[in-house]
Amino acid sequence: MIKPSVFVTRRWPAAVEAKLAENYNLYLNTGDKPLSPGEIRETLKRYDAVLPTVTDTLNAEALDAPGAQTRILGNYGVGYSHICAASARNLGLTVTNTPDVLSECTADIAMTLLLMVARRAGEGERELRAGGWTGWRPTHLIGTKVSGKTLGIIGYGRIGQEMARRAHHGFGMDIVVYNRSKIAPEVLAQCNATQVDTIDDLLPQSDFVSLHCPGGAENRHLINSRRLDLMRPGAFLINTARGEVIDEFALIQALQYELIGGAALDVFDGEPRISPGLLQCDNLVMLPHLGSATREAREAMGFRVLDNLDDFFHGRDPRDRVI
Ligand code: 8YV
Repeated sequence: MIKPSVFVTRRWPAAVEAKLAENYNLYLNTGDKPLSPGEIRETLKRYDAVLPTVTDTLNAEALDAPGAQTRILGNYGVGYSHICAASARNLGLTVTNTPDVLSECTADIAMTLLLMVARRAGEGERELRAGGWTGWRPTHLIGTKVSGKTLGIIGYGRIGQEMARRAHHGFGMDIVVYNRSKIAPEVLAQCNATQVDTIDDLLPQSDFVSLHCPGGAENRHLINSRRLDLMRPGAFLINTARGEVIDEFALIQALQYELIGGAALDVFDGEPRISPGLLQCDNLVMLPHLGSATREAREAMGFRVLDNLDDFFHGRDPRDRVI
């Protein structure tokens, strides 16, 4: 049997690229630069499978490729809001993602951000590196205690639940969750979590709010100025989900006027472009989308895409089919 042709849009861990090359006719984007919608369209005409990442905009323009040779998009990552679902369906594409394997590492980054912003770690490091540290004093960079506080989690899927485990069992935090569908009582019981009916119920009860919902049009600006106003003064907002979930202009205002205690972001609207106003906010921690950036998670994500491809090309329904 002729091996199917597979185009990988960014460089992947070497071990996964090597395994892909064994099973498929592999084509790599050796320059590792994000492709334009036009270039994506070209790949769809030429390869049986395309393996994109969050840096590829697979919008209606990029997916306007009638008669495309591609039959499957094996997305490298759990979030797939960069893929226009209607256009993918129109082209008859199967789309898969990589859940589970990055949940722990992404929750670790959310917890890292939570601790950093509460304990002013970013401010401290900036001060020290700038040569501005004059020495210990009782009133220096006083932060907020984390242990025993209430964490509100928006989106109680796999990553949200991992975050709850860390916060509840590691830091004795009380967990309040909002989720579109009802969470099974035994799942809530694992972290003694309480599910509330609306985001507006969750915000005023939480000392920390962590976002773990999908991105995309339906959740765009879920956190807007009205909802930032519902947060407790002094509360902290953490985002490891997708940048568009927060109205960044409203967040900049809330941080500048100290309506909330601070925020910590791993994802940005239109990343890697950063809204200039964010850079002016001292009570903000920012990381460059590191949620799944461990050797273990990135290799496991790649092998999970491989499993999905193998299923697809052997006529089985891929386990992580989302479209
Ligand atoms: C990935 C992520 O690295 O999986 C996701 O949804 O946000 C990241 O951790 C990225 O999406 C790669 O495509």
